[in-house]
Amino acid sequence: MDIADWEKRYTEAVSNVQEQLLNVQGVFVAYNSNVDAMKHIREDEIKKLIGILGCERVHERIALYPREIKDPVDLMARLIIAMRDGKAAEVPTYSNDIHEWLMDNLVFDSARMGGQAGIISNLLANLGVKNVITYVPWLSREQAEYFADSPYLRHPVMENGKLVLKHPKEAFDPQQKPKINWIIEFLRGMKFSCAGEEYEVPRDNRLIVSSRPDWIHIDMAAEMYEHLSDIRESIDGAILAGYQMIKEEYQDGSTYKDYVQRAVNVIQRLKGCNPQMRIHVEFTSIQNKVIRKAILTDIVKKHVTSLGLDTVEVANALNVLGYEELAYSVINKGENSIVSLYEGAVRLLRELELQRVHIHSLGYYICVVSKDHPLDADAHRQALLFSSALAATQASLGSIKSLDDVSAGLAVPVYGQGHDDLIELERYLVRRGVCTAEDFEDGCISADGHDLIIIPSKVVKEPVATVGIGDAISAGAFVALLAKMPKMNICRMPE
Ligand code: 8BR
Ligand code: GLC
Repeated sequence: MDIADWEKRYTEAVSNVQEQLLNVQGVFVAYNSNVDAMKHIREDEIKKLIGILGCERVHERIALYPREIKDPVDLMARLIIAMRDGKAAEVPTYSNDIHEWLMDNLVFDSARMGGQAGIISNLLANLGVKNVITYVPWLSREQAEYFADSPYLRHPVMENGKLVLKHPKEAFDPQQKPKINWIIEFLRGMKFSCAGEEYEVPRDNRLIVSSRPDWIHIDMAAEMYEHLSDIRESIDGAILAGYQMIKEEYQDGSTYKDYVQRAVNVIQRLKGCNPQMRIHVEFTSIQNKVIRKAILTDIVKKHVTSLGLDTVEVANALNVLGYEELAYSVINKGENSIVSLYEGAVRLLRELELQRVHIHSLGYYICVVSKDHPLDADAHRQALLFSSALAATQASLGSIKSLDDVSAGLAVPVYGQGHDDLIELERYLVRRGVCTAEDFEDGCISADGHDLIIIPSKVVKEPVATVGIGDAISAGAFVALLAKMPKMNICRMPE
């Protein structure tokens, strides 16, 4: 299909999904909301920070690839790595010192809603999805201010032994402190040098410095957990994120295994007797490989139906699942990387017993769907097209305030390079007899054991910011599918 035909498909898909969104009864979204301190860094600021810390120290630390930020040199090393590769990364820090150092030496431009669950909750409420039940284990007064003023958005609270839903601004814990992450955004083409090496940033992206104070627990009070079944009938699905905050060990002697078990219990409680309940997990950059593996094999596998990830996250997931070569090939930027991405998606679908794996990359999205998914490939393609229009809206406007804003994204042209990048995958699949060139061009392929849906995406030339676009893509596609799902509540048996 040429780009003009894709543009037509985009218009049809967006208009269909816009009409159908009201079919969604409700969505539960947990766990991570935080405040994002946004900083668009400039070349002169990079030079200044390297100057303060010393080139040689930073250079040596780059080689050590710190997986935790313990001091400003770790921070600069990870920032330079992210800028060198043009890749997004999220690195934890466990003390407040880095925040203070950044406040003294950099200062942020603006603060906004952060955290996958926070971003997704606001997005869904702003799109007009009824009944968005957001849950943050650490809901502070300051955090509550960042939630959209929407009657559709509510947070569970326990009152006199009953679960009631209130807007986050009426549900916060006044004793709770806010969690503040730093988002350092950088632009393609930025140049700097360090210890004799010259760097030029290949792609707009960002480094996230994720604060992890001791009071961060991916958890739910026992009383609320007991009453979770009260909301089950008012939701069609759940979007869960933030598991990256689980730690291997806690001061009270508990371990990640306890938190993984609790996370699984919440999913089971949400599903209850309704196996049709859709559960999407939005993956992210997880530095700790033990936690990364546990999330995939113990939370996602068997319990979750849908997984969303970017290309680096696909490589990271494959890596801990024992597919090191495939992981390497996904990120090595060679011509075959799109083929490896597809093969990786199939491995994830099978190994983690999922119904859907949605990979978003700059220029195209790849989605593999199991044959037992209740919706056909055309519905999945529409969901992807809608999500790409949302991404382009988010990239152009910085945030999405209403469903009508999507017209801004729809006006962004399909990315020619992304369309061209798909040719390698087409050749591979045609050569192997998986599909014909015509099937591929259409974006819906029936392969052995799964369906494959591919679209070229819309890419904004000068995005306002890149953080949160992945969340908009995954949540947008997931909710579009919920809107298309046949409604049946297995829990209500006929009289
Ligand atoms: P993560 O937040 O999960 O890394 O996802 C970011 C996604 O944002 C990428 O996969 C890409 O599809 C999308 N994106 C980026 Br980065 N820049 C964009 C742009 N300028 N226009 C549209 N989408 C973009
Ligand atoms: C992660 C980060 C958060 C950011 C979000 C964007 O959840 O912790 O700071 O807003 O990703 O996707």
